[in-house]
Amino acid sequence: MKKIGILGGTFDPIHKAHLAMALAAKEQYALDEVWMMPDREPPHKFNESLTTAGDRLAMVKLAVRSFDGLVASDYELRRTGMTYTSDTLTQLHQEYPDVQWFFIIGGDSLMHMQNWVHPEIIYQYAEILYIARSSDAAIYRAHAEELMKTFPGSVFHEVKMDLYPVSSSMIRASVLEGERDPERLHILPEVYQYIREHRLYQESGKEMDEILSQKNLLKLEKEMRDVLPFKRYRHSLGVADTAACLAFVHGADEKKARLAGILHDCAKYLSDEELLKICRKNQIAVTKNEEKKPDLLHAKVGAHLANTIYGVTDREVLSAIRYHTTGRPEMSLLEKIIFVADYIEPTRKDLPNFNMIRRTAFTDLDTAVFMEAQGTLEYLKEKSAAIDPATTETFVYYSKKAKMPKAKKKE
Ligand code: DGI
Ligand code: FE
Ligand code: FE
Repeated sequence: MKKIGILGGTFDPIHKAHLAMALAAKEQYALDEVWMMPDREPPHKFNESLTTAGDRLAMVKLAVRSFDGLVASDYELRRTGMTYTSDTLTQLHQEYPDVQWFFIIGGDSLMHMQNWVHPEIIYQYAEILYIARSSDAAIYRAHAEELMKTFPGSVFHEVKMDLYPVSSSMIRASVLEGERDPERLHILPEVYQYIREHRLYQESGKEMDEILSQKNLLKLEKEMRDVLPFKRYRHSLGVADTAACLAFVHGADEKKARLAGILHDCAKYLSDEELLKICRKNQIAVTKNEEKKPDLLHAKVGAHLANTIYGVTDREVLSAIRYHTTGRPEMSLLEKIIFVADYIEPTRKDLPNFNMIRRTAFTDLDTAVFMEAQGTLEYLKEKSAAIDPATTETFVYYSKKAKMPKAKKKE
């Protein structure tokens, strides 16, 4: 008799812990195959925006390709009506009378199994393989023995495995935050490739294309012309174009750079009271220093308005606007580009080390960030203005990254 294990799950997306479970069960119980079986949208999850069944199955197919004996199964997806495990196993038993079935579950599922629909039918048609890491094994074993007493004829086996500290929801959140390393996401590179190509777990591609379309960028430029004084409007265009050029040179997305540039000072001409009021209303944290110098808030509030009024949902763009005044340690490429473009754009009046920073920006962005932070600190000291801790942190962090010990004071 052929021995086949079933590992059900949403697989949104399939990750290395799923694969490790399947492989551990297969090896420890000499299974011929393990069928990875994506389930249909479970009723309790109807609220979550679930990836389509087609995408989830496609990722499972990609993932199992490199493992002998692992099979992507669309058995549950093809079925109509409710998909209870008891129904699935009943049908499988009828369709494949010469297969011995095993049903693979995590240890935490084992603890709830008595509440499933018709567990006795599940036990009738399959032996249960539950995954247990050594620290929890005793609890699970006791529960399994309990179940074997309650359901005569049921069979439970323990699969030894160290659990991966990973879940699909963690992966979705990390992808949304911009994590691009399949290793750190605990998924196979081919699955990551699929996620990228199909823009899963990201802002919808269509939405993004619309926001970054030439038409929309020009429309936003017009809106800035209406809300900003002419010089500030002209400055914003200068930042947008400079940022786009820096993006060309340093390999960032030039449309996102333009978008962030156009909008970065959209809150610049709100009064101190208005800035503080918007922060209070929207639970935007205001630091002590920002209370004293509310103009600094035009960056945070600018990001807020970009999101709520101008429809920007892209996190990279929003955070480039958010940090454009003070910078911060470990800035993203786009953050650095906007931070520097704001300083060097062609209509900006002369600033310390201007030409050198302008030249450096196109060859060595980190050093340009350092020189700008240094220039800003000098300017603030001259004016005896309160220095925001973020500005100092940016200076300290990028002084270590900069390719030269110190910028010259005057050119
Ligand atoms: O909005 P922009 O004028 O284009 O440029 P920006 O967003 O860099 O803002 C520049 C202003 O912010 C300028 O007046 C200096 C001020 N500033 C920058 N960093 C600090 C700061 N002010 C204080 N008090 N502390 C800082 O660390
Ligand atoms: Fe600004
Ligand atoms: Fe600016």
